[in-house]
Amino acid sequence: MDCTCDYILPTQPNWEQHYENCRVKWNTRENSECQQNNDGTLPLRNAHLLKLDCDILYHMGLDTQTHNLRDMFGDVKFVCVGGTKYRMKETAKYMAQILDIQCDFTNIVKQAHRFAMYKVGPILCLSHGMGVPSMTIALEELLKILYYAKAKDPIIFRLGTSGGIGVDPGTVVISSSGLSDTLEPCYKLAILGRERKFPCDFDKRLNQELMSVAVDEDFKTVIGVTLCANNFYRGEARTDGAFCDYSDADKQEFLQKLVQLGVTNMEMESTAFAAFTREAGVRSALVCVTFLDRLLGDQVTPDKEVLAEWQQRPAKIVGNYILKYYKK
Ligand code: R2B
Repeated sequence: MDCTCDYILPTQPNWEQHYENCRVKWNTRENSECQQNNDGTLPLRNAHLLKLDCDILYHMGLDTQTHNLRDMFGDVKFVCVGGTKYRMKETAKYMAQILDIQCDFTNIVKQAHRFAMYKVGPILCLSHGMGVPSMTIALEELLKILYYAKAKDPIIFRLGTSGGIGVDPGTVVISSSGLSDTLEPCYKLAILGRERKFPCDFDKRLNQELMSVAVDEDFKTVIGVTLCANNFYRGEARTDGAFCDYSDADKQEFLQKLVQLGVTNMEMESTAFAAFTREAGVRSALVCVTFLDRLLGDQVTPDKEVLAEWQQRPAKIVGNYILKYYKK
């Protein structure tokens, strides 16, 4: 059984030996074939696509007939996704600066109006909006782009914002797994009227590598479980939304339950992001900064300058990591 890990950093003592999408790992799982081609390109995961003369990636304003996706994206190695168009443009600028890559920061998907996508050499930065439905539209079309482009061993990072639980605001959380809004360790999706559940653990080895580059930063980074809420207010146990029929004590009881489950932050995309990248056999990590400690309050109160600096933190960790890859 051959290992297919293309190690980004050399193995340290106590690190996992393999990435989760390595053939060695896939072959130990029940009912699961390896999701990688031998050359690191993504295999076709939906045979229906073969019936299409032209696949229209509607929300990206791209298609397989008028765009040569292989020419456009064939060299992509790292993808950074995140909620807002602004933040993803800033991320693209940051990557261009640290890697010294010339870029005109053209929004490749501008005419589709939904998302923003910037390509900085082998790094793609894509916004995905808020919440699972918006994020999974962007992610599925991104995965198809990577498939059509024959990109090799791509790694996708979600750089996000979140509410922390029991950590100081500004702390960065690297997610060990997602947790559903009903506190189940899976992503739930109704398909043809039936609820299906998908595993949503993140890659331990990739997290260990990210953590090893995060320790050099002047802010704190921790690894923990991420709650994936389906609503920013009541879905995240806030009492400051337009509606609220539970007490402060009910809210605290729920938050303490999250603490017991190892939850360190909450956002609105984690379970689906973990599940879809895992199903595609693509390595991924979720790196989110926290804007507040939800055990202490609901409202995001820091100044916008402070929030702007905090928002750059996930990109700093991922940027360090990418730099190490290219210096190798
Ligand atoms: C974090 O920030 C957004 C809400 O403000 C949401 O997408 C999330 O998960």
